[in-house]
Amino acid sequence: MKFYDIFNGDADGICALHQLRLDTPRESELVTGVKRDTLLTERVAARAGDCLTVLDISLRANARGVERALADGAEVHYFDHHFAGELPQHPRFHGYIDTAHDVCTSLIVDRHLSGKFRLWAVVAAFGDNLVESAIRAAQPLQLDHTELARLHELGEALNYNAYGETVDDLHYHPADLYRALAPYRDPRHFIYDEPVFEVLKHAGAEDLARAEELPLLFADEHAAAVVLPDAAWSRRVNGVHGNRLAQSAPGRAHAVLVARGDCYVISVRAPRSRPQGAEALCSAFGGGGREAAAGINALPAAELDSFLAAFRAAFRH
Ligand SMILES: [Mn+2]
Repeated sequence: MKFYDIFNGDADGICALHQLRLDTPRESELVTGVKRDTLLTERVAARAGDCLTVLDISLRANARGVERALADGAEVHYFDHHFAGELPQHPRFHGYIDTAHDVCTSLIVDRHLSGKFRLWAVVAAFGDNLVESAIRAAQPLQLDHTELARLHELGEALNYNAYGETVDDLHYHPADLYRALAPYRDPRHFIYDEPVFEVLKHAGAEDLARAEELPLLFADEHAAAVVLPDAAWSRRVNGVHGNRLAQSAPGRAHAVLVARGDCYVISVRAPRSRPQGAEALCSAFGGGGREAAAGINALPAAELDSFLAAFRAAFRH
């Protein structure tokens, strides 16, 4: 019989697992990856009697992997806050799913453990950008402002580490990051005793400074675009950089392009003041997403000019 701990490599996934293993320590195989690696259950070939704990990845995306594990005789404990679709009706499936907008997986685990390792749930909620939920969860702990600010920074730093195309782009493999914090019941001790927090904080600031140094490809009151080079730091920072640009000019649409061989990986954010049109634009170039934010996985360089023209036209008013 074997245990598998399968978790999103971001702050929420790591802190969810950490709380569970502080409560129930066990030798397990860790299955994780970058934030966008959400099909993790498909990597596991479970056998009868095995036990899978799955954290912070959508059940809808993993329906096939879970179904297979159950059919092979394994037990599945599933904690998550993303859209789930239909839950498997199976005696060996145990679902802890809550898709409320102010809940993250670590808060679901915190509820399951009656708040036993609340500090780590607070870190995770900050990491998932659920600032109000984090502050609410921290209330009974009576932390001072400085402590709360440090936990906020730690959440952001752990979360930042998960951004990249593959784990090679990351500063720490998420499994190593989990192992580094596994001995700590209190994140404040982790912050002071391990170099990890400082390393990630500085690396994130450095990546962002590099991105901010790049000139915009063009910018007017309606739209702006920037191209990041084909480099690991670009793949780590493009999301944060895009958010910063959007915050700095709420009336403007933004396109962040990351060069990748002879293609571009593109993310488009509609103006915050009028969050529409990103999906239609990107789907015309083989991409997809939501009205407010969408993307294209691989735009051939030859189509760059027509994309940029369409981008400007889409947000001209
Ligand atoms: Mn999450």
